Amino acid sequence: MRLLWLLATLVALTSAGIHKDSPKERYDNFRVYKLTIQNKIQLAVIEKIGELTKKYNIWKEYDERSREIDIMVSPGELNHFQELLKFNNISSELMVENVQERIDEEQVTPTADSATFGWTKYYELEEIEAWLDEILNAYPSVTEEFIVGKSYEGRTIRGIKISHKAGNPGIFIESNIHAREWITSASATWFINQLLTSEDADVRSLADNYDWHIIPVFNVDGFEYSHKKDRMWRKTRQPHATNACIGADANRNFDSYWLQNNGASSNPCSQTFAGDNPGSEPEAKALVEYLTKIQDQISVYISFHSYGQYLLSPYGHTKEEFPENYNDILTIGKAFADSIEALPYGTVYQYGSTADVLYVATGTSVDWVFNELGKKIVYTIEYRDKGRYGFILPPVQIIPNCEELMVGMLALIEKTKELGYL
Ligand code: 0X9
Ligand code: ZN
Repeated sequence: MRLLWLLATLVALTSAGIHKDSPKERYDNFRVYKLTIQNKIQLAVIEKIGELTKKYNIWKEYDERSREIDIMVSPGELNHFQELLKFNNISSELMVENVQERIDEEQVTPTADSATFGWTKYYELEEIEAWLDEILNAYPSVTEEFIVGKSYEGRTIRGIKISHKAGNPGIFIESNIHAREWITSASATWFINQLLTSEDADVRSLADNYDWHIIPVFNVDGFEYSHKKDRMWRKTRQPHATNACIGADANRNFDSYWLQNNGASSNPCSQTFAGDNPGSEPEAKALVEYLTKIQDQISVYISFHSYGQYLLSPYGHTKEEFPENYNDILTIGKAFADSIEALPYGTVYQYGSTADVLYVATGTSVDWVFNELGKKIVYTIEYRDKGRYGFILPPVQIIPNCEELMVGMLALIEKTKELGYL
């Protein structure tokens, strides 16, 4: 028995510790299924297998409203998985037949974009930072760099402040806290560019009348890792003292209902591992300190995520209670969603509290800003799509997604102002 345990530990150690010069993780014939859950037992079974990190990877946590959960399955596990679905009477829909094919397609680069930053492909951290430097150089009178702090691996977490005049209310955007959600930093950089270059009157007024504090890539270590080693990486990169699994979910590591109500996991191998304690991840700790310092300059806080097409608001920790200004939060959410749906793409966004329209999530950055800093207007945007491509949103959809962001943001800010928050 002891020998068996030792062997199991060894296997776990060698498979989880991806060495520096190890090749990129491949996802040949990995499939993604959307499952419909009918009872607690079915959910428990799926959540349990979801923690077997080499065989499964939960792409989208269980959504109580739709009763759906998206899960990636490795080819070697497929037969077992199908038996398990049958045995537990769980219905499924195949969303992605071969994840590696999607990843390969994502990498196909139009030649026109190789010289300039153009939002027709996804860029690596180095390229995003070089672009940020160019922008800071090109617009020195209205832009300014800010530094949130250092990541576990020692990278600098950078942001850009865009301010056209003194005394503007501030809007803070945090993006790519989850490494594999590449559309978020693509959207953040596009948005920065619009604020600086657009000649549209509405966008100009957004740029002129608010101070924008934007972090295009917050989880820098994870993002780099998602490009260089594992496209499906979500968490931070800090190793765990007693477990071979690496990283925590930075969006479960904030000190607001931390690890409560099943809104996060205490298992270091889970995709929603909360960390050993609030602020155990240097990135989350740095953001808390930075936001605490500049809190007086911020009126609205927005966190960019993918996927699922939602505009989420507090609370994340319970659906039994709602914030006292929930009506306003919904009115603003409706303005956001309606304006996006009115575009020719017809994309539908759902809006409402995280715990009500999605699932219970605790220790998130936005809930911390809402509950601890007392900011009344905070949202999480979950971008395209509904699971057809999931995290691997094709580059041709970057600009359409960004167009939706802009009309949504214009409507959101306008309504927020109309209701007296700005
Ligand atoms: O689970 C999350 O952290 C977010 N979804 S994702 O699929 N991108 O991982 C949702 C976070 C919801 N936000 C709040 N609870 N405020
Ligand atoms: Zn996310």
